[in-house]
Amino acid sequence: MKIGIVCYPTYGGSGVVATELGKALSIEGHEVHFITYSQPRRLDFFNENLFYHEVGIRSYPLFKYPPYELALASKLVDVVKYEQLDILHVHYAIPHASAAFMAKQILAEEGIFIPVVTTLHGTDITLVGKDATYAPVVTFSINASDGITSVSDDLRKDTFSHFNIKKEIEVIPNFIDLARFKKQPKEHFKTAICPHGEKLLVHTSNFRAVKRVNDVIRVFDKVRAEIPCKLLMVGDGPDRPEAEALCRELGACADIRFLGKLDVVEEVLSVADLFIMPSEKESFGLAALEAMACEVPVITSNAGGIPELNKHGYSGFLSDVGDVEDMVKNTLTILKDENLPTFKANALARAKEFDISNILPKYEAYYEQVMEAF
Ligand code: GMT
Repeated sequence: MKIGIVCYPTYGGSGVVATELGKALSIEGHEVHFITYSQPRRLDFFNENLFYHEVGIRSYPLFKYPPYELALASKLVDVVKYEQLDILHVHYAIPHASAAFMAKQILAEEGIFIPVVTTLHGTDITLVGKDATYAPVVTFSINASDGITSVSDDLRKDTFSHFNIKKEIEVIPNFIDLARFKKQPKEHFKTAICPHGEKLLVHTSNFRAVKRVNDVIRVFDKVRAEIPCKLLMVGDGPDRPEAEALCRELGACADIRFLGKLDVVEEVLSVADLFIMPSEKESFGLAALEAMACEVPVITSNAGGIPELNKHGYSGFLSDVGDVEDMVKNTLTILKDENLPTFKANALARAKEFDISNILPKYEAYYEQVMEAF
């Protein structure tokens, strides 16, 4: 197949999923064309089946907001026509699904017909999409897609409850490349961070309100009162200053390090004993899956699609959103020396169920189904 993939190229789960999917499809022999405004971060290897088309944005003094959606639609028309694509797969509804719709209409005028698959990732539905600012266009463009997938059953249900969707939504969960995300021998790093054999907790996110980073700090502060431990905060975003202020207020700065954005998060996860994700909402929780693949058990909230990934008492524990005390109790259970090896093994076993080799055929089969029905 010749597949066009549209995504956000920077940090963020939807771009990661789109890029890793494209890479895997290209290895399977499909021709994959990425169409976006800059080189996707994870598009870091060469393959004769991989192509990248940059969407150039023309600015003009009249434009307070340069119209990216129009530039993307125009680029889609060009790439579909000249590369003779069979299918377009857009990740994150806003504005990719509506840009694809517009491109499809323009191409149809020229007698070129292409099916569009839209993958819903989470905040495009639960936070941004349902806002009245975008809702009519999001509803229309999801319904105008020839195929719709969501990364969890919870997100599928949310989509039906927030929008008047008239088509079926196929659930295809997030996946992990276990060849990349695996426990690596980085013991020197662990010794540097935890010189006295302390347990190491890790959180990674974009530090947005939905991630509840202050809960991470509060849980850690109570855990460190019970056992020697350290915390690494990976990532950056609007709530980082508040989290840093809380560390100072609690007198916990000596035990917590903010590492900022890291490309090699798997190296940090390789030495972690526990991952914490207390999110308010999470359509799937790819960051937790990345941790589990590196043999790290996870403490999570039970929000959104997280229960479809984390199994309570097996790969970690789930608590109600904001229930810091329960998260502390569960963290202490996992970190007990007699429990930790089992939780680590279980985390990996659960992650293996989401190995890309299990999920890639689902996308391929779905593309075939959509193209046949088109
Ligand atoms: O987590 C974020 O805020 C980034 C966001 C994105 O769109 O890049 O992630 C969403 O998509 C990921 C990949 O499908 C999911 O694993 C995340 O759970 C989801 N985030 C939320 O629902 C908050």
